[in-house]
Amino acid sequence: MKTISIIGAPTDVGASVRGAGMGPDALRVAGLNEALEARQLSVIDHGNLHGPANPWEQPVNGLRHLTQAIDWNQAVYDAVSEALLNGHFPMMLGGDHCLAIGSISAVAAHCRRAGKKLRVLWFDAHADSNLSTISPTGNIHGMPVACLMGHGPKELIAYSGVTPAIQPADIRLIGIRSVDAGEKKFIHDMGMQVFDMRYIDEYGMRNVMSSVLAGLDSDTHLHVSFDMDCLDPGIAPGVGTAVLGGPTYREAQLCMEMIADTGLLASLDVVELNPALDVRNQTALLAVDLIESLFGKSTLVRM
Ligand code: Z70
Ligand code: MN
Ligand code: MN
Ligand code: MN
Repeated sequence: MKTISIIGAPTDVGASVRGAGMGPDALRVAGLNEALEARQLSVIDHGNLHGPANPWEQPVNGLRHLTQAIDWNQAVYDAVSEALLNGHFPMMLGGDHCLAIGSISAVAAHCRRAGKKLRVLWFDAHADSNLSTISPTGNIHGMPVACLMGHGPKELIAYSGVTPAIQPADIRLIGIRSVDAGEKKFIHDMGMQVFDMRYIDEYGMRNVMSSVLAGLDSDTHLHVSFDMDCLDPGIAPGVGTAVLGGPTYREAQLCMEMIADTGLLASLDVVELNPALDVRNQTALLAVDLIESLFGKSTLVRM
């Protein structure tokens, strides 16, 4: 039986809208653990990690709360590494998306140890590919993709000792619709594959998912980093930076089901849920619904 290690990382130090730190408990209140157990999964909830408070300061040299982000990511890196070492499936509950630096650095190190290929699916309205020199905000949750690719402050990019943590060919960005000019250049320079909303509109979610899941085999570790602001704000209002025009409920379900069908999902981040902006916890409930599908719950009747 697969064992899920739930790791709460309750902080919003990477954001400038407060509230994502309440994400882990809102997901628990929405019934996450029980939903996983109902999928015949064994669940170990490690509770919430501890880290520095949000000092609520202005950016320094283009980075807001760098020391706090470093500490939180170290805690996430350690907890995710331990879960993987124990053969468990780490499920990191954010918290803001800067925490994916620690989470995915740990997953990448595990893949190197185990001789596995890595594929990261990054669901987001944003490209999260900013650098301190080009970021319009200094918010580190806008920078994790660049950090994972080796572009960022040295303490944030070298948790495993190997830099860059991942290669451009390891990641697919999906659902993107808010990209800064500097990010666009960085993405092109790095040669990352991006499936933005225009692409999803033109080719359809089924084709998008076929593309992002292409080339996987039994030696692939599939990691999903799911920013809740990927989803259309009509169904997911509980996020700090809502952007109109995201995937619908049905499109999101299809994503999850096609990932489940691969049988290769081995780690997950659920980030940017902001209960302070949610309506009766509906965005957390939606997250749990989608996670169920990610673990194989299906409405499929056909044999
Ligand atoms: C903008 C920035 C952002 C959320 C990432 C937005 C960043 N590109 N916002 N995730 N929620 O400030 O870098
Ligand atoms: Mn994000
Ligand atoms: Mn986002
Ligand atoms: Mn479902």
